[in-house]
Amino acid sequence: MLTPRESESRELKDLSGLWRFKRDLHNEGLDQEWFLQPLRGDLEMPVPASYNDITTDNDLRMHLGLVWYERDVFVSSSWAGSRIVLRFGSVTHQAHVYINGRFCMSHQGGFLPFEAEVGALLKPGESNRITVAADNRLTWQTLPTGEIKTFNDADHPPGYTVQESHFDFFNYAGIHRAVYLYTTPKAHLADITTQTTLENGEAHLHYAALTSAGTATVEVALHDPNGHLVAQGSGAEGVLGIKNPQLWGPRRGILHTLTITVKDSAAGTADVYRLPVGLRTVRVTSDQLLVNDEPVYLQGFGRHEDSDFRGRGYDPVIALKDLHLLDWIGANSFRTSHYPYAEEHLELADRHGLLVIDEVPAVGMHFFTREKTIFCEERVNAKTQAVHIQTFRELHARDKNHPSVIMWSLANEAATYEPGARAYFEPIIAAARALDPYRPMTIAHCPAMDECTVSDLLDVVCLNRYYAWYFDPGHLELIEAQLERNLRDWHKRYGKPIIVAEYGADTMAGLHHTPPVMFSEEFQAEFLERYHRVFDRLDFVVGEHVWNFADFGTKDGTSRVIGNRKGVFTRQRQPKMAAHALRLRWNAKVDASAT
Ligand code: BDP
Repeated sequence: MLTPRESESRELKDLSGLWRFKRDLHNEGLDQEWFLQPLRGDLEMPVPASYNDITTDNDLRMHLGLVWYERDVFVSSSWAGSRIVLRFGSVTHQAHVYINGRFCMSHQGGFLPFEAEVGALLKPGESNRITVAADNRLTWQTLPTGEIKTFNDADHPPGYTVQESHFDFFNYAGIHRAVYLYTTPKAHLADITTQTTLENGEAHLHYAALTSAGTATVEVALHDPNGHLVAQGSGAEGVLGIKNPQLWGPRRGILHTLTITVKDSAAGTADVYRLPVGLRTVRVTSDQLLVNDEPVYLQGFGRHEDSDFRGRGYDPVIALKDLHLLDWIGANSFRTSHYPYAEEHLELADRHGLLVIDEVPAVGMHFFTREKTIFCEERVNAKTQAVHIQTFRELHARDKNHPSVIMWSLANEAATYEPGARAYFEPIIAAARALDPYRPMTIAHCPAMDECTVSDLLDVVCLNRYYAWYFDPGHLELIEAQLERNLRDWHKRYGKPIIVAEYGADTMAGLHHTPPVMFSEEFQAEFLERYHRVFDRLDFVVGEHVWNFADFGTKDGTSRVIGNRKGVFTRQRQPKMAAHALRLRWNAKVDASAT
């Protein structure tokens, strides 16, 4: 799926701003067809943003079910002859869209884009009403998974219902990403897939374009970052050879531009689309991660799309601040834990040479107790599996051309030790490999090694580790021996490179204590340092991702003090003590690899 871009043949209209908003208290708006009339009520809501933290109303913050957004939009009469598309970057978690009271499209899944041609519904030259119903409910057949629990006891009011989820982030909801109306000529580029190979110092850019009309012709031209033409070709598929290529790599966001022109001579139109392209390859050996055949070591974070007030809504201010902090601290990578992030984050990563592990929103498939089973008919079942495959398909369609995306993570902390996990994941991994045979596949998880049912199916072992936090809380002195033995065992068993995809300690900024105790800044700093000593001893560890980049919102719980505090930065993006230590460590590594 193409990212919407302006060009000489494409116009883009950004529908960000304040939309009318209404909470659907009894989840009856779909049945009562609220979309037929303008929304009643006087609330307004910023788009993009989560609606949860905008007002002072806790009932809205905790609302379960449908909310409604609406706005009017004028479309220029000059758009009358064009193909017009309405595109949402994401709506959490299910959306139903109406234009001028008529059904336009529905989409399931809160972290990926969806779009539809709307020429038949929109009236160019007039005001049009766009209505969106957004539903935040999660079940065992959605990603993330969750369950709706209704109490029937003396302690709760009749019908008292809550969303239960087995993941550790707040279930923010709303229109989280940009909404666009855009035009293309009728004969247009529908999709493009690119892939780089390297041979004897020459890069080959393989491309395959999909056009809307069989009769249209395709021309492609590749320009280097200085705007010099380095290769060109024609035809819907082909290979462009580039001599002495300027390669994309870690902290080297060198981008070429592939200009694709789709000509329809009968109609006399030409659709032009420009795709940023990074020339690079990725592969793994038994103990290395190689970009352009050179070993790389990932240093960075698991992150969240999360900030004060905005919740999970994309905001370029936060995105840029985070980018600068990643640069300051010497990070070269991050994981989109635990769901696909806004495309803008990947575009920034492309431009700045950040390596991304791109994660499917398969999280919540774990009870952290053995009393109940996740992978079974009444919970995560064949239907969930089909949704999982479809979600990967959509993720791949969106992100396949980003050079920054070097690996797919198909889940986080699923109960991969359960016997049913292998039968669940095997077809998902196979489907993902069929779509993308080029990128390594992983799952970030934490099973006991002897019980793991999936690691042999994957390319990289990503482990989440919490010695001295969830295990032997406070015992910093145990970290090194426990971690080293565990990582050595995993490598011996699977012969695959290992990334420690999470390790971290909740830390209240400003809380100091020596000797170090849990929740103090000293504890976090020493905790990380002890993990690092182990990583530095093990050649097969190819990455360290601290949990987490910044403190983030999560559901209330007895171990959470207004959010998860494992951030190295506060939620307001100020450094804790550990950030300074990481900065020294990671920048020294960057300097060493530059010499
Ligand atoms: C891991 C999860 C992550 C949590 C983290 C924690 O993958 O989502 O936020 O633990 O407890 O198990 O901080």
